[in-house]
Amino acid sequence: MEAKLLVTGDIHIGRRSSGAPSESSIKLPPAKNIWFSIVNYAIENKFDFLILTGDIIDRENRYYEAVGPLTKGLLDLASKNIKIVMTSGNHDFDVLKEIIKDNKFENIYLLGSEGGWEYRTIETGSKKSLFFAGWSFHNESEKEDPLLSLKNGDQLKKEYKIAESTPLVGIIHGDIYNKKSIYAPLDKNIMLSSNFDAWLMGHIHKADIINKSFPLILYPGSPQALDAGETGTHGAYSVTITNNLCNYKMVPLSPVRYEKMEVDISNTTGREEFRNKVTEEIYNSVEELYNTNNGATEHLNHIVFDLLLKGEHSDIENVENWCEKFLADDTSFTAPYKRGNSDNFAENVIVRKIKNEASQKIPNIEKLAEQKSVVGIAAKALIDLEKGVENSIVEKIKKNWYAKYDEMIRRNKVYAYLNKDKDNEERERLAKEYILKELKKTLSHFYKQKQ
Ligand SMILES: [Mn+2]
Repeated sequence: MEAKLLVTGDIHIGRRSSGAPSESSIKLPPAKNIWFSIVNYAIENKFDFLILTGDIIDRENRYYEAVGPLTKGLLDLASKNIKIVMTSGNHDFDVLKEIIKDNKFENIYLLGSEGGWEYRTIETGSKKSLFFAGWSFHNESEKEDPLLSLKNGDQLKKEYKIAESTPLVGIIHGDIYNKKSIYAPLDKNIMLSSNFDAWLMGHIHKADIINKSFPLILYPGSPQALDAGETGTHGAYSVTITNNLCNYKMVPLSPVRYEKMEVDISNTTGREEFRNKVTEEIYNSVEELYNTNNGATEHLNHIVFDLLLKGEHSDIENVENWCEKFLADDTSFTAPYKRGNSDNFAENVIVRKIKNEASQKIPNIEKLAEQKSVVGIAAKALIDLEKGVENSIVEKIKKNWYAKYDEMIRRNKVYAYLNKDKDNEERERLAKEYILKELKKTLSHFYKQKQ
């Protein structure tokens, strides 16, 4: 027997991918679109099961926009005899239960809807049989690890008289990374020793393979990237299970991709050159994405960039103005290249944010440092700070900066709490960063006046 499972979670139907500026002509697609892509993909590729790992519906918009599309998709799948097995997450702990309650189809299973673990064998029309364990949220948070009350696979096999050839699959929404999470903290070791074949999970929006086999432990991630933190390829997972093997593969269905990219602006001068450089780097990156990701970009039509400027520039103050203007004028555009073998040239590219980490270029700084003037002293301080040589001016500024920093932490208890793990090394690093920036600013003012 080989069972085909399409696995997804954290769709957050009701939400829309964020990052398009409100004045932009481009709107990023709503999550209900990806839900219909998943439904179609499951039907076209004849999956036996669709596994939904929770947070299918977003809590904020759970009644207005989400229930209709979800119900329609579920009924379409059920009518094609695809078994839908799901558990609820912290976003849809109440609403999934309500939807299921009213539907009259036999192919939809919400596991754990009565509280605690639910164990059951589910068999497809073609007699493919899997044994499932599922646990669902019943509140917005859950501080205890639900795995503590899970029955081990060996025990379940005896208790439920499961055939030796029937695979055991666990479905749960929770947090395997953080033991103190209030969203069902999950102990990986319990999963590893559970004697299950696979654990399919929800809650984390970035796909992750926690364990490759015996058991497979998988976060499919959000099938559609929803915000700028969710970079890289997103989609659902295709998992095939036989009685001694689990295979998995991402199906990249997301129409949206977020990218973080560094742009070195060292060799640009005026605004036009700056803009050309930024645009060129974006085009190159988009083109590379389409050429190197075999098939991974078939469904992609929106790319959202966060840019990080690097290098040295002779007029850093203006660079910051240009960034603002770039975001105001050119924030969304179409990349002029051909996608694979198709005739589709039109891809929507959005620049969401530009962060400037490029620094002021100071020409002839060594010579300047020989002067006895204020500028000379600043230049010398800058050279020493960069080389790590002790410098009395730097030490004075540092001392002042430390005093202010410590005072800020004393006054702001929240800040102090957040920073309690930050040690002196971090304080030193922040001070150095601040002084470097200020010295460079001072010197760049001097250059501007001279011109
Ligand atoms: Mn969640």
